[in-house]
This record gives sequence, C-alpha cells and structure tokens, in this order.
Amino acid sequence: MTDYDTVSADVESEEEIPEDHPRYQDLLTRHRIEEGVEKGITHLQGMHAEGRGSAFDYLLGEETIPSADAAERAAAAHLLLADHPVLSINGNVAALVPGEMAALADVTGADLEVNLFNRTPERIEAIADHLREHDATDVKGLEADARIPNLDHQRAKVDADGIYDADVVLVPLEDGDRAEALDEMGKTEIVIDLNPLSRSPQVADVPIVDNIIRAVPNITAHARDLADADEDTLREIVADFDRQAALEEAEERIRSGDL
Ligand code: PTJ
Repeated sequence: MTDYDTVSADVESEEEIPEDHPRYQDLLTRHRIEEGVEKGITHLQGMHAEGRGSAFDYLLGEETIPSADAAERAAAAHLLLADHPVLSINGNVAALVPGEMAALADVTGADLEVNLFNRTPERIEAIADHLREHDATDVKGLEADARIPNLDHQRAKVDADGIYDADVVLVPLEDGDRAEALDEMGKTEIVIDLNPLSRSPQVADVPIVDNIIRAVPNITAHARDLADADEDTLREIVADFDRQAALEEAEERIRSGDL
C-alpha cells in the first residue's frame, strides 16, 4: 500500500486530490458525488450508484476501451442527425459533468432536461441552477407537463417539448425501468453505464460502457470532428456501429480481469 491509498475523505476541494494518484479518477468522482449530496443536487442513493460504477471502472482499467470509443462516435453521429436531441440529467450526472453536458448540448444543438428518479421540486431547481452556473443556457424538466407511458407517476414526469418530444435521448446512469419505457416510446436511446449487464445499456440503441467523466467529453470531441460531415457519412457511422459487439467486448474485458 502506498501513502496515496490513505488520501483523506475530508478533502475540501478537488484540487487537493493528487493527480498522480493511481486511482485519481475514482477519488475525483467520489468527491464530486459527495459535494453533490452536500449541495442537495445528488440523492444519497447516488453514492451507492457511484460505488457500483467505480467497481466496474476498476475492472475496465479506468480507460475508454475501443468499443466504447466507437459507441461514443456513433452517439455523436446520432445526436447530429437528430431532429430533436435531448440530454437527460439526473443528480449524479449534474454533480459529475455539468459543464461537459452543457458543452455537448451546445455542439449538437440538444436540449438539457432534468429528469430524476427521486424527484423533488427542490432538487429539480438546485440542479437547474447548478447547470446554469456551468453555462447551460436553457434547462428543461421544470414544467413536467407530460408523462412517459407505463411508468409510475414521479419517475414518468417529463416536459412535453423536451424528452416527450425527442427523437434521440442520451440517458446516462439511468434506471432500467425508465430506460425500457423510453425505448418502448420508440426513441433512439443512447445510454452511458459502466455495467454492460444492466438493463439500461441492454435496451439502448447505443450502449456506452465507459465512465461518464470520460464519455461525455469524448462524445463532444467526436461531434466537433463530425460537425461538417455530410448526412451520408453520419448515417454510415450509425449503421456500422454494432451494439451487441460493444456490449460483449465490454463484458469480456470486465470478466477477463485483464488490466
Ligand atoms: O438523481 P436521481 O434521483 O435521478 O437518482 C439517480 C440514481 C443514479 C441514484 C438512480 O438512477 C439509480 O439508482 O441508478 P442505478 O440503478 O444505481 O444505476 C446507476 C448505473 O450507473 C449503475 O449501473 C452504475 O454501474 C452506473 N454508474 C455509476 N457511476 C457511473 C456509472 N456509469 C458511468 N459512469 C459513472 N461515473
């Protein structure tokens, strides 16, 4: 064990986390979730979700594997081709990548919508404010004037001119029931989830098995790269992406333990 393994849980700002720590990304992620809980953005259960994600990321070698990079490029192509793309934000996403989601929305012309599993008006407002502080211009999810069919009341609440109307939705760290219900609405679903066996990536058109803190900036980089691509090129990228192979490659990497 190195001294690094004893980095205190009491760090007050992320600058105090040593960047050369072998598990820097994990410590950073944990710290951001803890801060999110303190600010009323992230639900306490978000820490549990983070712990699960962290275990899978460890087994992936805390890196973007080639199949995840291909999925991130396909996600960028889908978002650029969409008539109405929407990026869904929950408490973990808001704590981990607020500015990065705002940047992705900007590059792809997508809407940002707060959509919570544990929905309260206070958390919705706090997350919308937090996103605006990170340069988001228009945040949806406050109207909640439409419902996702076949889902219980609170979790089904969406904006009529947001997720309800979207043709392509990015739903990171999503609960399986809602991912299935959105899939049944016929939406093209892009899911970011470190567990390839979870129901959300299993129903996704584009399952991205990667840590959201690496995935979102990489989707944005691909979208910038593809900004001037013609429609045929984008459609080819979408058609060439093999969702089943991506899930299998991620599972194989995790099961082999071959870091
Ligand atoms: O903010 P709310 O109220 O909407 O609640 C959000 C949580 C995340 C608490 C809720 O949706 C939930 O309970 O999610 P689950 O069912 O725990 O699923 C979260 C999934 O995200 C798990 O499969 C984790 O492996 C995965 N995950 C966790 N952290 C990351 C991640 N995937 C990618 N990047 C991460 N950093």
